[in-house]
Amino acid sequence: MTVRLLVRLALAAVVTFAAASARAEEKVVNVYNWSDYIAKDTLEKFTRETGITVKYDTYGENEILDAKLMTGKSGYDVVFPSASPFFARQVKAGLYQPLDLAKIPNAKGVDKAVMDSLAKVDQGGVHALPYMMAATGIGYNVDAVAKAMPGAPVDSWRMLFDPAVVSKLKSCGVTLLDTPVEVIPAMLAYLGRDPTVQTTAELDVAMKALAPLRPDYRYLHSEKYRSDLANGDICVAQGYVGDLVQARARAREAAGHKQNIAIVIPKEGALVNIDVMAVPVDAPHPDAAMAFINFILRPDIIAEITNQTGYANAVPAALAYGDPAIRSDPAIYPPPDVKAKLFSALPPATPTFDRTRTRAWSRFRADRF
Ligand code: N2P
Repeated sequence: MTVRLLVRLALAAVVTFAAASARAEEKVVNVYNWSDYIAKDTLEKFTRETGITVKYDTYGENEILDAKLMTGKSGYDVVFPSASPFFARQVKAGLYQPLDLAKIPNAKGVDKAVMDSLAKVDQGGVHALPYMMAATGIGYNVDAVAKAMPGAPVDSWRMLFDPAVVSKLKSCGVTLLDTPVEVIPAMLAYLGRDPTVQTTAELDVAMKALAPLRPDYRYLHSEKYRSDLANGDICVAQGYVGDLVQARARAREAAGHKQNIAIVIPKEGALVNIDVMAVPVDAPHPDAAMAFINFILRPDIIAEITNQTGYANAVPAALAYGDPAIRSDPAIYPPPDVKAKLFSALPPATPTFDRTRTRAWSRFRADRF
């Protein structure tokens, strides 16, 4: 063999090796999900079955994920935005890649009605599959509220928005979610207006009603209320129903079961969200992302997530694995009369309206008007 031939063979080997390693993805998936939104052993099970390591970070509100995605190069492979307005706007901006359904056979088990409602915002493709669904309601401490205001209107948004009620309850701690996308429609529903209308005129109406209440709210936050409600540190919280279910369960498990938490979907109607799983265009590990989504949609796996988080899933076959207490919980699976009053997530607004709403919310948060 000549030297030249040897060199050529060696070069060919290097090129082949490089090509193979570019094809074979690193066995890692970077997941960015809401906090307290998965079962305890889901990630471990996934790694055990697939050999793919999960790097897992959490956030508390859609706006945080949105800011990361807009900056680009988030480094995440799977993220969980709410379908509307967040995912809808993000997919329109080209932030997600189409899902490789050949690698997600469990997608076939997703409820068709939910897929149809996602299709409305999914730009004519499949860039997302549903994860969990829930209404936004109110959690309250039964005894603390009865003490602060006997006969309080516990089935109504008045608990959070009627100045006469809030002034009585503020002593035991009233809190709101930290997002205008949830608070403004709830306020409009309380005022008897159409909660889905997104105009600056309706925004003004809601913000004007909210402004004088600002000092009465203990805080605006989308995660803290879970443990504060469970511990008796606050008495009324606007919250995502599954988080309220978790707070109620923690209170029951605590020594002496001192805090009795109740959950209501207010009679004026409430927003319901579908949170989805999506893969950013620049995801470093798209194959692992597809494998992760497929695993999550397996009926026994997603059922376990529902059982532990208190959020409903969109996989009918998962019901067979459902905890009966969860399956019969009217907060999680509302009865038809309540369901009829839920309004599904807001349509995406114009960028100008979005900016106006964000600015109004920042001023409200800082108590500057
Ligand atoms: C998880 C809250 C997720 C539900 N803690 C909000 N869409």
